[in-house]
Amino acid sequence: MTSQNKDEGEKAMDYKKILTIQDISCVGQCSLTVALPILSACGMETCILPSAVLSTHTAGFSGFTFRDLTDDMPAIQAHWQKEGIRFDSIYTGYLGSTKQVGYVKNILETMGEEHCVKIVDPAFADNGNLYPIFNSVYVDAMKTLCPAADILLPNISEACFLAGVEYKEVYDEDYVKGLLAELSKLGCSTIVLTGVGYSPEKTGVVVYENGKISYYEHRRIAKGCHGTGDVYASAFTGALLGGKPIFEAAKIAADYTVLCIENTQGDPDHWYGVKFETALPDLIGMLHCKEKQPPLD
Ligand code: PXL
Repeated sequence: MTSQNKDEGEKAMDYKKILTIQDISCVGQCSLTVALPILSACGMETCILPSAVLSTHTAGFSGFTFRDLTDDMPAIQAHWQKEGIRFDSIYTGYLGSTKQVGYVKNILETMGEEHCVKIVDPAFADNGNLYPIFNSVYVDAMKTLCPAADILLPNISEACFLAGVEYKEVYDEDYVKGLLAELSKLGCSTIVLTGVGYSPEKTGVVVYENGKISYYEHRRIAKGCHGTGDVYASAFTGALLGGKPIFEAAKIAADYTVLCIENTQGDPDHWYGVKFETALPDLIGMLHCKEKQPPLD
């Protein structure tokens, strides 16, 4: 193989086909309108399965429309199966109904290539509260999706609901360890837990891999910015599928999300999401930055 052929082979291996399943909120910078551009910027072919179509997201807008696409899912999946379509990764987010969770579980179990990386962002709660359309029946259904995931990507609120642990605003490392131990009992060996902060001006991400815990702490700029969970999950998925190890992908996604929040600060009209688009070149830069190697003797 010539070195040029080898380079081309490596490039082809890096080009991944991802399926992401989440809603289209027409306005509000979340879900698919965030995942598509971020994954594309990471160099991934991105296929979508919209779970629902909403006029806006549900966090702060009132009177939003909601079209549930649950009943379209089996026919879409059947067509893909007939065409022999398979994915290198499947990443799920905000879903449209409890019934849909069962369909999505089947897609996770049957539509991936053998090496498929399955990432589940529970995407149903924040600040200790469920998002408006969800209830405990949905949470119970989401528990059944956890064993189908290679990586579960909850925030603290979602982790508490799933694990049946009391939500706390202030906590210590033992609380987080206990939370992860309970959550892993649902059948997920790798968990990326976001929004973990042990002091008011800091937050961070905990990566749990088969009982081993690593923590990346960074600045907390503002509390509870809308859409940052989807920005984080999309950047994490793009970095991971681009070949970064899990902890490195978790750090890149955190640094990118901080930049997006910084970009948006000082613009009170932009309360509904973050300006992630203008920070995409920084994300691309982080993805192409090789870890510094020690000099050879
Ligand atoms: O960012 C999570 C999210 C996604 N989709 C919809 C939402 C929310 C958060 O509230 O309402 C429709």
